[in-house]
Formats: sequence, C-alpha cells, structure tokens
Amino acid sequence: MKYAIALGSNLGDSRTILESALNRFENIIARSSWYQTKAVTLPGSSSQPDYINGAAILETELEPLELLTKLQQLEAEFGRVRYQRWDARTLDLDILLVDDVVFQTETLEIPHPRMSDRAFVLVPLAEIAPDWKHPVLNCSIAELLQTVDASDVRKL
Ligand code: PH2
Ligand code: MG
Ligand code: MG
Repeated sequence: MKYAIALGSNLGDSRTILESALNRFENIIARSSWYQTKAVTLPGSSSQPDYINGAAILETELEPLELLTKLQQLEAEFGRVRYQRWDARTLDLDILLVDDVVFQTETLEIPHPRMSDRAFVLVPLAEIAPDWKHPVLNCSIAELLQTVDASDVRKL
C-alpha cells in the first residue's frame, strides 16, 4: 500500500528530529522539501513557535492501524509528550492518505479529516504528489491547494 504521511515539529531541534525520523523508514518513495509554517492553534490558546512541516510517500504492507502504532512509537521515541490537543510537539507524524482508501475508526480516520484546509499539509504534499486524488472530495492535491491561503508557508 502507498501512504502519504505528514511530518511536523515545533519543539527542540526540529530539523534534526524530522530528518532522523524520516531515516527510520526503509521504504520512502518520495519526500518533500521542509517548510517553515506559522503554528495553527486552537482559538484562545497562547502562541507557539513556528513549525517545520514536510510530507513523504511510503510503500509498506503494514495495515493503517499497524502503521499508526509505528508512527506513535517513533513520536514517543523522539520525545513527544501528549498534554493537550494541538500543543507544541517535538514530532508529529500523521497518516494523510492510503491509496484510494476511506477508513474510519475511533482512533484513525483516512483521509486525514483536516488535511484539505491545511496549507502546511497541502504545500509539501503537492510538491511530491500533486495528482493524488482525495477519495472523498474527488479532486487532486494540486486542486485542493488552490483553495487555501498558503502565505504562511515558506520553503526552507
Ligand atoms: N499541527 C497541528 C496544529 N497546528 N500548525 C502548523 N503550522 N503545522 C502543524 O503541523 C500543525 C499546526 C496539529 O497536529
Ligand atoms: Mg497533526
Ligand atoms: Mg498527529
């Protein structure tokens, strides 16, 4: 199966953390540049450092929930501590897309439910997979990118 993964970090030595995390996957087909992005936070919460974000395409026989477990292990290994939703973090690894699969459980939703309005996800993903069709919205990543404001996303 082919997976699109989002990577993000806004705590610690983000660039090194992200590179080291990527190096732990054997089967990367493509990886994007890194982007500096303004943190999107919950309304009313205090400001956070900018993120570094990127995206990668992986080929693996792992099922979605198996890959999720592996991603969460990597997040923990790189010092991720979960306090509150959308808190600053050393490493965030999110599954965005899996082939043309639509998958919904308590713990995992594919496609990622918020990917279509997040420039910090769509800009890196469009760099490596512009023609990948979102199986629910039925349009390509390049088309989705045209619907968001990407002015807070800067290529490093
Ligand atoms: N991730 C979040 C919340 N806000 N903002 C940016 N710029 N980049 C992220 O990866 C990000 C965010 C929750 O996962
Ligand atoms: Mg995330
Ligand atoms: Mg996450």
